[in-house]
Amino acid sequence: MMNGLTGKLHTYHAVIALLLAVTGLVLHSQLLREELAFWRAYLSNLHFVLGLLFTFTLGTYVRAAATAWKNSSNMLLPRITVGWLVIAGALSLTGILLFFTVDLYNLTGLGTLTLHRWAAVFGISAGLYHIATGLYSQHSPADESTGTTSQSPQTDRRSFIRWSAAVGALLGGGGLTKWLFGLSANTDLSKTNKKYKDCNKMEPQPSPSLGSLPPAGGGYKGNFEVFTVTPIPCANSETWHFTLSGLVDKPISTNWKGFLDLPRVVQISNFHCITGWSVYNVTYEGISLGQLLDIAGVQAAAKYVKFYSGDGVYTSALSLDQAKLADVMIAVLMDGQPIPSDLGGPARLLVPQMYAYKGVKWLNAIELISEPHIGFWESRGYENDAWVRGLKK
Ligand SMILES: Nc1nc2c(c(=O)[nH]1)N[C@H]1C(S)=C(S)[C@@H](COP(=O)(O)O)O[C@H]1N2
Ligand SMILES: [Mo]
Repeated sequence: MMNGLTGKLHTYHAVIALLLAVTGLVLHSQLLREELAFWRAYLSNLHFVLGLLFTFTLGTYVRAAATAWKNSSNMLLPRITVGWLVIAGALSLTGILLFFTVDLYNLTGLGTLTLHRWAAVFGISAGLYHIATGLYSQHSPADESTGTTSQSPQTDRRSFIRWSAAVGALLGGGGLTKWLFGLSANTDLSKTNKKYKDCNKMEPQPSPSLGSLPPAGGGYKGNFEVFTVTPIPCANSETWHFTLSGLVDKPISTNWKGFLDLPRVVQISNFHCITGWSVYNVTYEGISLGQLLDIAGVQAAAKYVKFYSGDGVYTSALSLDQAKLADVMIAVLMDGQPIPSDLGGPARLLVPQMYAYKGVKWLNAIELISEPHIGFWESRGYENDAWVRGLKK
Protein backbone atom coordinates (compact mmCIF):
# COMPACT_ATOMS: atom_id res chain seq x y z
CA MET A 1 0.00 0.00 0.00
CA MET A 2 1.44 3.31 1.02
CA ASN A 3 4.85 3.86 2.42
CA GLY A 4 5.53 6.27 5.27
CA LEU A 5 5.98 9.51 3.38
CA THR A 6 3.13 9.00 0.93
CA GLY A 7 0.95 7.97 3.84
CA LYS A 8 1.71 11.14 5.75
CA LEU A 9 1.25 13.23 2.66
CA HIS A 10 -2.06 11.53 2.06
CA THR A 11 -3.27 12.24 5.59
CA TYR A 12 -2.18 15.86 5.29
CA HIS A 13 -3.92 16.21 1.92
CA ALA A 14 -7.07 14.54 3.26
CA VAL A 15 -7.29 16.73 6.36
CA ILE A 16 -6.83 19.90 4.31
CA ALA A 17 -9.40 18.75 1.76
CA LEU A 18 -11.88 18.09 4.55
CA LEU A 19 -11.28 21.51 6.13
CA LEU A 20 -11.65 23.11 2.72
CA ALA A 21 -14.95 21.37 2.12
CA VAL A 22 -16.29 22.38 5.53
CA THR A 23 -15.20 26.03 5.34
CA GLY A 24 -16.38 26.24 1.73
CA LEU A 25 -19.83 24.91 2.54
CA VAL A 26 -20.14 27.23 5.54
CA LEU A 27 -19.12 30.19 3.37
CA HIS A 28 -21.74 29.20 0.85
CA SER A 29 -24.53 28.71 3.35
CA GLN A 30 -27.03 31.53 3.51
CA LEU A 31 -28.39 30.17 6.75
CA LEU A 32 -25.28 31.21 8.63
CA ARG A 33 -24.96 34.57 6.91
CA GLU A 34 -26.13 36.62 9.84
CA GLU A 35 -24.84 34.39 12.65
CA LEU A 36 -21.37 34.12 11.17
CA ALA A 37 -21.20 37.62 9.73
CA PHE A 38 -18.42 38.63 12.06
CA TRP A 39 -16.24 35.69 11.02
CA ARG A 40 -17.05 35.69 7.37
CA ALA A 41 -14.18 37.74 5.95
CA TYR A 42 -11.69 35.84 8.14
CA LEU A 43 -13.24 32.51 7.23
CA SER A 44 -12.82 33.26 3.55
CA ASN A 45 -9.16 34.15 4.14
CA LEU A 46 -8.69 30.88 6.04
CA HIS A 47 -10.34 29.02 3.18
CA PHE A 48 -7.88 30.63 0.79
CA VAL A 49 -4.80 29.76 2.90
CA LEU A 50 -6.01 26.16 3.20
CA GLY A 51 -6.48 26.19 -0.56
CA LEU A 52 -2.88 27.28 -1.06
CA LEU A 53 -1.59 24.47 1.18
CA PHE A 54 -3.79 22.08 -0.78
CA THR A 55 -2.41 23.36 -4.06
CA PHE A 56 1.17 22.85 -2.90
CA THR A 57 0.58 19.16 -2.18
CA LEU A 58 -0.84 18.71 -5.66
CA GLY A 59 2.63 18.92 -7.14
CA THR A 60 3.73 15.92 -5.11
CA TYR A 61 0.65 14.10 -6.30
CA VAL A 62 1.55 14.70 -9.90
CA ARG A 63 4.76 12.76 -9.26
CA ALA A 64 2.95 10.01 -7.37
CA ALA A 65 0.49 9.67 -10.22
CA ALA A 66 3.26 9.48 -12.80
CA THR A 67 5.02 6.72 -10.84
CA ALA A 68 1.79 4.82 -10.35
CA TRP A 69 1.05 5.10 -14.04
CA LYS A 70 4.42 3.61 -14.93
CA ASN A 71 4.49 0.84 -12.35
CA SER A 72 0.94 -0.33 -12.24
CA SER A 73 -0.64 -2.96 -14.41
CA ASN A 74 -4.00 -2.00 -12.95
CA MET A 75 -5.01 1.21 -14.68
CA LEU A 76 -7.74 2.04 -12.18
CA LEU A 77 -5.48 3.63 -9.59
CA PRO A 78 -3.63 5.99 -11.93
CA ARG A 79 -6.86 6.94 -13.62
CA ILE A 80 -8.40 7.85 -10.30
CA THR A 81 -5.34 9.83 -9.35
CA VAL A 82 -5.31 11.70 -12.64
CA GLY A 83 -9.02 12.38 -12.34
CA TRP A 84 -8.45 13.75 -8.88
CA LEU A 85 -5.61 15.91 -10.18
CA VAL A 86 -7.87 17.43 -12.81
CA ILE A 87 -10.60 18.22 -10.28
CA ALA A 88 -8.20 19.46 -7.62
CA GLY A 89 -6.37 21.52 -10.24
CA ALA A 90 -9.64 23.13 -11.35
CA LEU A 91 -10.56 23.84 -7.72
CA SER A 92 -7.16 25.39 -7.03
CA LEU A 93 -7.09 27.48 -10.17
CA THR A 94 -10.62 28.87 -9.82
CA GLY A 95 -10.01 29.41 -6.10
CA ILE A 96 -6.89 31.47 -6.74
CA LEU A 97 -8.64 33.44 -9.48
CA LEU A 98 -11.52 34.05 -7.08
CA PHE A 99 -9.18 35.41 -4.45
CA PHE A 100 -7.72 37.85 -6.92
CA THR A 101 -11.27 38.47 -8.23
CA VAL A 102 -10.43 37.56 -11.78
CA ASP A 103 -13.67 37.15 -13.68
CA LEU A 104 -13.77 34.37 -16.24
CA TYR A 105 -17.21 35.30 -17.51
CA ASN A 106 -16.03 36.81 -20.78
CA LEU A 107 -13.93 33.75 -21.47
CA THR A 108 -16.26 30.96 -20.38
CA GLY A 109 -19.75 32.44 -20.14
CA LEU A 110 -19.72 31.28 -16.51
CA GLY A 111 -18.56 33.29 -13.53
CA THR A 112 -15.45 32.13 -11.67
CA LEU A 113 -17.54 31.25 -8.61
CA THR A 114 -19.86 29.07 -10.69
CA LEU A 115 -16.87 27.18 -12.06
CA HIS A 116 -15.44 26.83 -8.55
CA ARG A 117 -18.76 25.43 -7.33
CA TRP A 118 -18.92 22.87 -10.13
CA ALA A 119 -15.38 21.81 -9.33
CA ALA A 120 -16.45 21.51 -5.67
CA VAL A 121 -19.37 19.26 -6.61
CA PHE A 122 -17.01 16.90 -8.44
CA GLY A 123 -14.32 17.24 -5.80
CA ILE A 124 -16.57 16.46 -2.84
CA SER A 125 -18.25 13.56 -4.68
CA ALA A 126 -14.86 12.15 -5.65
CA GLY A 127 -13.73 12.59 -2.05
CA LEU A 128 -16.76 10.69 -0.74
CA TYR A 129 -16.17 7.90 -3.23
CA HIS A 130 -12.53 7.77 -2.30
CA ILE A 131 -13.29 7.59 1.42
CA ALA A 132 -15.80 4.78 0.93
CA THR A 133 -13.59 2.64 -1.29
CA GLY A 134 -10.34 3.58 0.47
CA LEU A 135 -11.61 2.57 3.90
CA TYR A 136 -12.34 -0.85 2.51
CA SER A 137 -9.11 -1.32 0.62
CA GLN A 138 -7.14 -0.58 3.77
CA HIS A 139 -8.37 -3.89 5.09
CA SER A 140 -7.24 -5.72 1.98
CA PRO A 141 -3.75 -4.58 1.14
CA ALA A 142 -3.58 -6.99 -1.79
CA ASP A 143 -6.05 -4.76 -3.57
CA GLU A 144 -4.17 -1.84 -4.99
CA SER A 145 -1.64 -2.97 -7.54
CA THR A 146 -1.91 -6.70 -8.13
CA GLY A 147 -4.64 -6.35 -10.69
CA THR A 148 -6.03 -9.83 -10.08
CA THR A 149 -8.86 -10.75 -12.35
CA SER A 150 -9.99 -14.01 -10.79
CA GLN A 151 -13.62 -13.97 -9.71
CA SER A 152 -13.04 -14.62 -6.04
CA PRO A 153 -15.71 -13.66 -3.47
CA GLN A 154 -13.18 -10.99 -2.48
CA THR A 155 -13.47 -9.39 -5.92
CA ASP A 156 -17.26 -9.60 -5.87
CA ARG A 157 -17.38 -7.90 -2.57
CA ARG A 158 -14.89 -5.32 -3.70
CA SER A 159 -16.81 -4.39 -6.82
CA PHE A 160 -20.03 -4.31 -4.82
CA ILE A 161 -18.45 -1.77 -2.51
CA ARG A 162 -17.10 0.21 -5.45
CA TRP A 163 -20.53 0.33 -7.03
CA SER A 164 -22.34 1.32 -3.85
CA ALA A 165 -19.71 3.97 -3.22
CA ALA A 166 -20.18 5.30 -6.75
CA VAL A 167 -23.95 5.42 -6.34
CA GLY A 168 -23.55 7.09 -2.94
CA ALA A 169 -21.16 9.65 -4.34
CA LEU A 170 -23.52 10.32 -7.26
CA LEU A 171 -26.47 10.87 -4.94
CA GLY A 172 -24.36 12.99 -2.62
CA GLY A 173 -23.08 15.00 -5.58
CA GLY A 174 -26.61 15.48 -6.90
CA GLY A 175 -27.83 16.73 -3.55
CA LEU A 176 -24.85 19.02 -3.27
CA THR A 177 -25.44 20.42 -6.77
CA LYS A 178 -29.04 21.12 -5.92
CA TRP A 179 -28.04 22.89 -2.76
CA LEU A 180 -25.23 24.87 -4.37
CA PHE A 181 -27.13 25.92 -7.46
CA GLY A 182 -30.77 25.62 -6.41
CA LEU A 183 -32.68 28.30 -8.34
CA SER A 184 -30.90 31.60 -8.04
CA ALA A 185 -31.03 31.76 -4.29
CA ASN A 186 -29.63 28.48 -3.28
CA THR A 187 -30.36 28.08 0.33
CA ASP A 188 -32.61 26.81 3.03
CA LEU A 189 -33.48 30.34 4.00
CA SER A 190 -34.63 31.09 0.46
CA LYS A 191 -37.43 28.57 0.89
CA THR A 192 -38.92 30.63 3.66
CA ASN A 193 -38.07 33.76 1.72
CA LYS A 194 -39.72 32.67 -1.49
CA LYS A 195 -43.04 33.97 -0.29
CA TYR A 196 -41.33 37.32 0.29
CA LYS A 197 -39.97 37.51 -3.22
CA ASP A 198 -42.72 39.84 -4.34
CA CYS A 199 -44.23 40.87 -1.06
CA ASN A 200 -44.11 44.62 -1.81
CA LYS A 201 -47.46 46.33 -2.36
CA MET A 202 -46.51 49.59 -4.02
CA GLU A 203 -49.13 51.74 -5.73
CA PRO A 204 -48.65 53.14 -8.26
CA GLN A 205 -45.80 51.20 -9.77
CA PRO A 206 -43.09 53.31 -11.37
CA SER A 207 -43.75 53.62 -15.09
CA PRO A 208 -40.67 52.78 -17.13
CA SER A 209 -39.25 55.47 -19.35
CA LEU A 210 -37.64 55.10 -22.74
CA GLY A 211 -34.70 52.71 -22.66
CA SER A 212 -36.00 51.00 -19.56
CA LEU A 213 -38.65 48.92 -21.30
CA PRO A 214 -37.70 47.12 -23.44
CA PRO A 215 -34.41 47.17 -21.54
CA ALA A 216 -31.71 48.98 -23.49
CA GLY A 217 -29.19 46.42 -22.19
CA GLY A 218 -31.14 43.60 -23.82
CA GLY A 219 -31.89 41.84 -20.51
CA TYR A 220 -29.41 41.01 -17.78
CA LYS A 221 -27.03 38.04 -17.95
CA GLY A 222 -26.26 35.88 -14.94
CA ASN A 223 -28.11 35.18 -11.70
CA PHE A 224 -28.65 37.27 -8.65
CA GLU A 225 -28.11 35.42 -5.42
CA VAL A 226 -30.35 36.75 -2.70
CA PHE A 227 -28.03 37.96 0.00
CA THR A 228 -29.50 39.33 3.17
CA VAL A 229 -28.45 39.41 6.80
CA THR A 230 -32.03 39.96 7.97
CA PRO A 231 -35.46 38.64 7.04
CA ILE A 232 -36.78 40.44 3.97
CA PRO A 233 -38.85 43.49 4.92
CA CYS A 234 -42.06 43.89 2.91
CA ALA A 235 -43.11 47.41 2.00
CA ASN A 236 -46.37 49.03 0.99
CA SER A 237 -46.98 52.48 -0.39
CA GLU A 238 -49.02 53.56 2.65
CA THR A 239 -46.22 53.05 5.14
CA TRP A 240 -43.10 53.40 3.00
CA HIS A 241 -41.22 56.61 3.63
CA PHE A 242 -37.95 58.10 2.44
CA THR A 243 -35.80 60.78 4.02
CA LEU A 244 -32.62 62.59 3.07
CA SER A 245 -31.34 64.50 6.06
CA GLY A 246 -28.28 65.65 7.96
CA LEU A 247 -25.97 68.34 6.64
CA VAL A 248 -28.17 69.58 3.80
CA ASP A 249 -29.99 72.90 3.21
CA LYS A 250 -33.29 71.36 2.10
CA PRO A 251 -33.94 67.96 3.72
CA ILE A 252 -36.22 65.65 1.78
CA SER A 253 -38.98 63.66 3.43
CA THR A 254 -41.43 61.98 1.12
CA ASN A 255 -43.87 59.14 0.68
CA TRP A 256 -43.82 56.75 -2.27
CA LYS A 257 -45.83 59.00 -4.56
CA GLY A 258 -43.55 61.97 -3.99
CA PHE A 259 -40.51 59.73 -4.42
CA LEU A 260 -41.73 58.69 -7.86
CA ASP A 261 -42.00 62.36 -8.85
CA LEU A 262 -38.24 62.80 -8.51
CA PRO A 263 -36.39 62.85 -11.85
CA ARG A 264 -35.07 59.46 -12.99
CA VAL A 265 -32.34 58.24 -15.31
CA VAL A 266 -31.68 54.94 -17.09
CA GLN A 267 -28.33 53.17 -17.16
CA ILE A 268 -26.85 49.80 -18.00
CA SER A 269 -24.47 48.48 -15.39
CA ASN A 270 -22.84 45.36 -14.02
CA PHE A 271 -23.26 44.03 -10.51
CA HIS A 272 -20.37 42.41 -8.63
CA CYS A 273 -20.55 40.65 -5.28
CA ILE A 274 -17.22 40.33 -3.52
CA THR A 275 -17.80 36.60 -2.98
CA GLY A 276 -17.27 36.13 -6.71
CA TRP A 277 -20.57 36.18 -8.56
CA SER A 278 -21.59 38.89 -11.01
CA VAL A 279 -24.59 39.91 -13.07
CA TYR A 280 -24.05 41.74 -16.34
CA ASN A 281 -25.85 44.31 -18.44
CA VAL A 282 -28.63 45.16 -16.04
CA THR A 283 -30.78 48.03 -17.25
CA TYR A 284 -31.60 50.07 -14.17
CA GLU A 285 -33.86 53.06 -13.85
CA GLY A 286 -33.76 55.25 -10.80
CA ILE A 287 -32.81 58.51 -9.17
CA SER A 288 -29.25 59.69 -9.68
CA LEU A 289 -27.80 60.20 -6.21
CA GLY A 290 -25.69 63.14 -7.42
CA GLN A 291 -28.79 64.90 -8.73
CA LEU A 292 -30.66 64.22 -5.52
CA LEU A 293 -27.81 65.67 -3.47
CA ASP A 294 -27.89 68.77 -5.67
CA ILE A 295 -31.61 69.15 -5.09
CA ALA A 296 -31.06 68.91 -1.33
CA GLY A 297 -28.08 71.27 -1.28
CA VAL A 298 -25.14 69.65 0.47
CA GLN A 299 -23.54 71.83 3.16
CA ALA A 300 -19.79 72.43 3.25
CA ALA A 301 -19.36 70.47 6.49
CA ALA A 302 -20.72 67.27 4.90
CA LYS A 303 -18.00 64.80 3.98
CA TYR A 304 -19.73 61.42 3.93
CA VAL A 305 -23.05 59.93 2.93
CA LYS A 306 -24.63 57.26 5.10
CA PHE A 307 -27.28 54.86 3.83
CA TYR A 308 -29.94 53.11 5.90
CA SER A 309 -32.03 50.07 5.07
CA GLY A 310 -35.66 49.45 5.92
CA ASP A 311 -34.48 46.23 7.57
CA GLY A 312 -33.28 48.38 10.47
CA VAL A 313 -29.89 46.65 10.58
CA TYR A 314 -27.90 47.13 7.41
CA THR A 315 -26.02 50.35 6.68
CA SER A 316 -23.22 51.47 4.42
CA ALA A 317 -21.53 54.73 3.49
CA LEU A 318 -19.62 56.53 0.76
CA SER A 319 -17.41 59.57 0.72
CA LEU A 320 -19.09 62.58 -0.85
CA ASP A 321 -16.89 62.26 -3.96
CA GLN A 322 -17.81 58.60 -4.38
CA ALA A 323 -21.49 59.38 -3.87
CA LYS A 324 -21.34 61.91 -6.71
CA LEU A 325 -20.08 59.41 -9.27
CA ALA A 326 -22.37 59.63 -12.27
CA ASP A 327 -23.55 56.01 -12.09
CA VAL A 328 -24.50 55.89 -8.40
CA MET A 329 -28.29 55.61 -8.28
CA ILE A 330 -31.29 54.69 -6.20
CA ALA A 331 -32.89 52.15 -8.49
CA VAL A 332 -36.61 51.42 -8.64
CA LEU A 333 -36.75 49.45 -11.91
CA MET A 334 -34.63 46.59 -13.16
CA ASP A 335 -34.95 45.65 -16.82
CA GLY A 336 -38.16 47.67 -16.84
CA GLN A 337 -39.75 45.84 -13.88
CA PRO A 338 -40.14 46.95 -10.27
CA ILE A 339 -37.26 45.54 -8.24
CA PRO A 340 -38.52 42.41 -6.44
CA SER A 341 -38.53 42.63 -2.66
CA ASP A 342 -35.85 39.96 -2.26
CA LEU A 343 -33.50 41.98 -4.45
CA GLY A 344 -34.00 45.14 -2.43
CA GLY A 345 -37.16 46.71 -3.86
CA PRO A 346 -38.96 49.04 -3.82
CA ALA A 347 -35.73 51.09 -3.85
CA ARG A 348 -32.11 50.01 -3.57
CA LEU A 349 -28.78 51.74 -3.85
CA LEU A 350 -26.40 50.89 -6.70
CA VAL A 351 -22.71 51.66 -6.78
CA PRO A 352 -21.65 49.77 -9.92
CA GLN A 353 -17.93 50.50 -9.58
CA MET A 354 -17.87 49.04 -6.08
CA TYR A 355 -18.69 45.63 -4.65
CA ALA A 356 -22.37 45.15 -4.10
CA TYR A 357 -22.18 45.28 -0.31
CA LYS A 358 -22.31 49.05 -0.90
CA GLY A 359 -25.67 48.55 -2.63
CA VAL A 360 -27.99 48.90 0.36
CA LYS A 361 -31.25 47.07 -0.26
CA TRP A 362 -34.61 48.45 0.95
CA LEU A 363 -32.98 51.86 1.08
CA ASN A 364 -35.19 54.27 3.01
CA ALA A 365 -32.90 56.96 4.44
CA ILE A 366 -29.78 58.87 3.53
CA GLU A 367 -27.86 61.10 5.89
CA LEU A 368 -25.09 63.60 5.16
CA ILE A 369 -22.49 63.43 7.89
CA SER A 370 -19.09 64.92 8.68
CA GLU A 371 -17.35 61.84 10.11
CA PRO A 372 -16.85 58.49 8.39
CA HIS A 373 -19.37 55.74 9.04
CA ILE A 374 -18.30 52.09 8.88
CA GLY A 375 -21.16 49.99 7.53
CA PHE A 376 -22.38 46.46 8.25
CA TRP A 377 -19.90 44.43 6.20
CA GLU A 378 -17.22 47.11 6.38
CA SER A 379 -17.10 46.66 10.14
CA ARG A 380 -16.75 42.92 9.64
CA GLY A 381 -13.60 42.87 7.56
CA TYR A 382 -14.64 44.17 4.14
CA GLU A 383 -12.85 47.23 2.85
CA ASN A 384 -14.54 50.60 3.22
CA ASP A 385 -13.29 51.68 -0.21
CA ALA A 386 -14.95 48.85 -2.04
CA TRP A 387 -13.68 49.44 -5.59
CA VAL A 388 -14.13 46.36 -7.73
CA ARG A 389 -10.62 45.06 -8.35
CA GLY A 390 -9.61 45.05 -11.98
CA LEU A 391 -12.17 47.68 -12.95
CA LYS A 392 -10.86 50.91 -14.37
CA LYS A 393 -12.02 53.95 -12.47
N1 LIG B 1 -30.16 45.66 3.46
C1 LIG B 1 -29.21 44.87 2.92
N2 LIG B 1 -28.58 45.26 1.80
C2 LIG B 1 -27.61 44.49 1.23
C3 LIG B 1 -27.22 43.27 1.83
C4 LIG B 1 -27.89 42.87 3.02
O1 LIG B 1 -27.61 41.81 3.60
N3 LIG B 1 -28.88 43.68 3.53
N4 LIG B 1 -26.23 42.50 1.25
C5 LIG B 1 -25.31 43.19 0.32
C6 LIG B 1 -24.50 42.26 -0.44
S1 LIG B 1 -23.15 41.59 0.33
C7 LIG B 1 -24.76 42.00 -1.76
S2 LIG B 1 -23.71 41.02 -2.70
C8 LIG B 1 -25.95 42.53 -2.42
C9 LIG B 1 -26.76 41.36 -2.96
O2 LIG B 1 -27.84 41.84 -3.67
P1 LIG B 1 -29.01 40.85 -4.12
O3 LIG B 1 -29.52 40.14 -2.90
O4 LIG B 1 -30.02 41.73 -4.75
O5 LIG B 1 -28.42 39.89 -5.10
O6 LIG B 1 -26.76 43.30 -1.56
C10 LIG B 1 -26.07 44.10 -0.62
N5 LIG B 1 -27.03 44.92 0.09
MO1 LIG C 1 -21.89 40.60 -1.35
